[in-house]
Amino acid sequence: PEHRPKLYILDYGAGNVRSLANSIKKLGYEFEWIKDESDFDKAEKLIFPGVGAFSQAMTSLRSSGRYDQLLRYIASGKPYFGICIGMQVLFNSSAEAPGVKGLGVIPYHIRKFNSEDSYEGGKGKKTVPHMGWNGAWRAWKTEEEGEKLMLDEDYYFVHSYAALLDPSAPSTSSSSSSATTSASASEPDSSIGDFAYTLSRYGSETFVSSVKKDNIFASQFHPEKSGPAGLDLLQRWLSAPVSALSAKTATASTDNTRKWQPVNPDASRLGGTGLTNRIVACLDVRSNDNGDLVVTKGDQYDVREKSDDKAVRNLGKPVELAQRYYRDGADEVAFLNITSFRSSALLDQPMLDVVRAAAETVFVPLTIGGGIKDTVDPDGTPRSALEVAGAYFRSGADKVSIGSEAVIAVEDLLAREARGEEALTGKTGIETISQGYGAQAVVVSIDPKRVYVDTSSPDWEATFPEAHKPCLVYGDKATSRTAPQEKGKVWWYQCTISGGRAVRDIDVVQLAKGVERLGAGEILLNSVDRDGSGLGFDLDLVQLVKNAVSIPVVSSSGAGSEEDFVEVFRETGTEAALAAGIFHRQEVGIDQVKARLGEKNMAVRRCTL
Ligand code: 1PR
Repeated sequence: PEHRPKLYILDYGAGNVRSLANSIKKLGYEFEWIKDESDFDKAEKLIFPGVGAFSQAMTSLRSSGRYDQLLRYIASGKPYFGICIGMQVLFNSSAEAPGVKGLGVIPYHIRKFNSEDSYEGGKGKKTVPHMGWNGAWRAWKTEEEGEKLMLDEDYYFVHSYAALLDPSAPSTSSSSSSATTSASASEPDSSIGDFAYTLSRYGSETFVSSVKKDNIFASQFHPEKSGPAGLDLLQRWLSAPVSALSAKTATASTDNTRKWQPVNPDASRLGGTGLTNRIVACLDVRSNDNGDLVVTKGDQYDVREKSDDKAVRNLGKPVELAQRYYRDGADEVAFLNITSFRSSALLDQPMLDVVRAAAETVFVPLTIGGGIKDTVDPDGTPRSALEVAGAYFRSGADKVSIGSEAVIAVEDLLAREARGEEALTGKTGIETISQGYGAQAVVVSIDPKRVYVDTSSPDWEATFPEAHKPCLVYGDKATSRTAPQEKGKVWWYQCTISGGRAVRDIDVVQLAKGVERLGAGEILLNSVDRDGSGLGFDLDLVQLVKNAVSIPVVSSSGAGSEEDFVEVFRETGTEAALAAGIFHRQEVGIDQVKARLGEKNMAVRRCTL
């Protein structure tokens, strides 16, 4: 049998590395975790899937003694594969942690994306973190194409800091650039130029999305979350002989044919932010009357059949459906445990099993929602929202989604503020999870309901609550978004909890702004009125929320056709669109949605593998 280099993974315990382990297993490889120093000697290949923040990563590497061990491993010339923070630690330093020293293997500095950036074809604001699927093109064009690690595919990114290329930035390299003899004018300093393998663009900013030199390969994106393209990259690196990964790569001084490519050679990808329009498949999960976990789907949140038995509608098995959507090209899969408010999520072993099983075969981001809040087990043990979320992350979730609890948290926040107290306590689930796992891991799911205002009295505006005025929509100022029958009407959007069962005195604008302040990284925007209706997304609602926040918005509820997706992306600039019913009933496939968007020249994740 062929000799397989002994593969090790360095996990410093900061978050979910299960997905990487799953993808390696899926590709048929085995690995060991680095447990002590001698493992660095035994390792013939090493992967460092860094998660979390730069300073935490460096602090933990230093305090565990891994800093020097890792440097020695890299200096030994054995293959290294860094992912995300596992790439950034190679650099001198990062703006995320001033004064904290990186490994210094790459003499360059990591900086933060500029959210004020304007870009060609820009619609709305550029959200930071850079989260979603983006392309990556080869930094150097050579006549002689050697072994490729990466093809021209889209990959999944989630980060706020990057190795940004900026010609005006002072170079952190002290070495004079001797490698620029054959370089074009825009070629960067050799400090980063020698390492740059692929480049990517976010808005008007270009950054190094992967590095490759000698025994080092590292990606800013997450191959383990990048679908078939990511698995293909991992497979290429895992199957390559150690000698091929340690070999010197061509440098400018030895390869006179190579040319720096500062812009994407794919002209069709020049507009917009660079990110693709994300399509999310959502599975509402609950126990049916026999106690089996099923995917269900309601109309306006009513999931029971209209027939006499009023059984819970059963549309399939959660893991099987998730796998189907992955194959069809879903950019993300969300599971919402819709009856979780009835019990403790941590005791919900079947739901954790669903997440675990899905994460073994679905290599795109997974969001899990339902019951993420402080709870008390029946035996009296208190469980924090952070603990509950942690259990989901360890099972393979990338994001958790918080519903009812977010409404309560913002109500409390507004009440404290009204009393002149400190608004943020640092104690809510949104805050603790955001601090522990990063804002990108915290989604808030909103379930708003339209409330039509009685405008028959001439002074209705004077008596309408001041607090909700920013949430008012005037049908008269009808845009293409508003249905003709709604002209003349005025409405606002009231928040609900417990799956639409109870309304609260807080509107969707207050909620969206509030959760952003608490540290949520994304909003999943449902609509109780449109849910299951097939009438299209509520564009007025999406626009209202998009204008209120600068975090990404996932538009949900009401999708009935491919055209509805085109419309919501085009009209509102929403980052993602989610559907459930049409996918479950196989009326419209995710591939069809993407094909339609592609026809309209709207960026979608290409997946040519
Ligand atoms: O409150 O933190 O425990 O979370 C509960 C979660 O469960 C919330 O995210 C809430 O939205 C969801 N939920 C609760 N009850 C229901 C229900 O349907 N009875 N799901 C429910 C509703 C709507 C979407 C649906 C879209 C798209 N969420 O899940 O997928 O409306 O549907 P469509 O494309 O068929 O129109 P907590």
